[in-house]
Amino acid sequence: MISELYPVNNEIRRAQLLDGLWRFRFDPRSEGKEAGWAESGLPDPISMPVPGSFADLFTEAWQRDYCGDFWYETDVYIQDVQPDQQFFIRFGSVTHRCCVYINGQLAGGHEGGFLPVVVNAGPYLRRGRNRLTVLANNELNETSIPCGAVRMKADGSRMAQGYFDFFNYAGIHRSVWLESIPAQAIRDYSVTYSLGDRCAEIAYEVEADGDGSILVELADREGTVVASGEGRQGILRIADPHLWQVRNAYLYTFTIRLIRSGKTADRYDAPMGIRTVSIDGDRILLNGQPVYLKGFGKHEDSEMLGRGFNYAVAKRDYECMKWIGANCFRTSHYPYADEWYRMADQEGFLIIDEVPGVGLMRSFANFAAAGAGKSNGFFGDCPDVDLLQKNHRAAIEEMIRRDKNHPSVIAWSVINEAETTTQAAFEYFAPLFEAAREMDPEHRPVTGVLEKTSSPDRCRCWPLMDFICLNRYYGWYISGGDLQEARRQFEEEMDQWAEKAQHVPFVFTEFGTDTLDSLHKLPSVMWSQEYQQEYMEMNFSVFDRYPFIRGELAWNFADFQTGQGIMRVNGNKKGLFSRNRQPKEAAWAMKHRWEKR
Ligand code: BDP
Repeated sequence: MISELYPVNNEIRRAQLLDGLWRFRFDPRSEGKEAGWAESGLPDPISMPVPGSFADLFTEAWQRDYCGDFWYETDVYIQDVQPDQQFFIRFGSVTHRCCVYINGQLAGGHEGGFLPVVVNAGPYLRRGRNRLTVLANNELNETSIPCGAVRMKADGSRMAQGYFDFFNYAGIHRSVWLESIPAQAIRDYSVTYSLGDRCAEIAYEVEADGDGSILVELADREGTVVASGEGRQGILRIADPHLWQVRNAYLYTFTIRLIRSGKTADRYDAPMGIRTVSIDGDRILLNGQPVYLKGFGKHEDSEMLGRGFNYAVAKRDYECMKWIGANCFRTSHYPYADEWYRMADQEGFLIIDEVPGVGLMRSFANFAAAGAGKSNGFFGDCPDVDLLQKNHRAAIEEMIRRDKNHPSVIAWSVINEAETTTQAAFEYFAPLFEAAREMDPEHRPVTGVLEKTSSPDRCRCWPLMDFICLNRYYGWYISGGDLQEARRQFEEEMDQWAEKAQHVPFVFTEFGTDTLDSLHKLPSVMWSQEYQQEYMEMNFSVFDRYPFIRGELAWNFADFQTGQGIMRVNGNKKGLFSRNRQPKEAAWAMKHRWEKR
């Protein structure tokens, strides 16, 4: 059985990072498999850093835009193999799909580029040197998420056409670990919380192999054990709990021990934040208290690294978000590296965790059509809706399994700007919302993000949502340059929602303007710093008119790379920070507002 717990080191478990400079090769004719590259080694490889995207490291356009198969390879050394030990290799993600070979043998694989790939490596590893090979592919289609297409060019090469507004970065984007754990091990755990008067109950459930017994302990920050229990399921009760609060995180340590023949056979320690999340009428509650979400939709995106995870970039992002007074972000448009959530747990940030349910609308520039309210359809003529739904469901399942124990995660988002106005869309989404609700032991709110055509009179899917997320660009894609008219149209729509969806919280998950940090103009024009600020102020004044609006996540935290086109000046410039994480002028206005809110 595969263990998907985040790798840890302790007296029993060993987790070794395999990050570094790997060998790499493009395979435009998909010949490597036939030619036996996994068995014989990559011919004429070049070097490639892991983790990272390959695109922005090259100087030639064909390499940056490469679409198709590509290979990574490295050596893994094993000192000793004990009979009661098992090995896993865990990739935080490989975009968008991969096969993993160890010493030439196929050990596993994965569809989907934003969640872990874990392979049971034990049967293929031997003492000494081992060859680890990854065959990856970054093509897009309409049966896996995110959706897109591949265009064949006259020279026979392929070009990815995402139905989304971010560069189709690919590679081994997150850390790779070699884990060694006992043959009989702790596999997973989950917790749910309930709060009483100066007390908390933590219901836990542990999955472990064999018939050993389970002991659990909860220790406070000082290391003092405040509760303990025995058995695979149980309830821990603590008095005067330190709650995990927004931007004031308190983390306990939850220790699980698997006991066999009187000895600790396995052990897993994890941070735990005690908090509840619920919806009450049109309010979002954290620990029973209303919370207003302030922050951003983000991307995993930075210079050179592309979508590769890097602690320094993440640290800077959290510092910028703290500076501006944010408390929340959405992992638009895919689950991020585990480390983002671990940092949010520590910093007290709230996360709306999103699957790559993006591009479910047929257009090569769906963001522009969507922002302007022009729907392009999708489910009516999608080539294989069942397969798409199966992949979508698998991503939801994997995301919830991976992220369910993070106190920072307050909701699951299963779509961004999909087609939601037809019966076919409803039939596609209803079971997915249902599944997300069932899969999460904590039953956190489930939501989805709606674009302009998902209007109050046309959207069929909003009743599936515990709170409704809206992306609206009044003053940009609609009535751009005329904020007065934009406000009128915006309020007209919000008045309709107010009538339609009474007693449901609303969160704005996108609003923003492309803004060049070099452009100033008085009076303002679109793209100028002044316009971004005036646009934000107009949006804020509309939000403040409707009490059921419970959050504002601006688009985007920082400028980010997209594909090329007449709508984008080397990327999307809607950041409140530049791509190298310096504030634009409107960031000061947000800071002013959010520090008081
Ligand atoms: C929305 C999309 C987002 C885009 C944004 C934009 O959800 O991915 O980047 O619009 O146009 O449609 O900036």
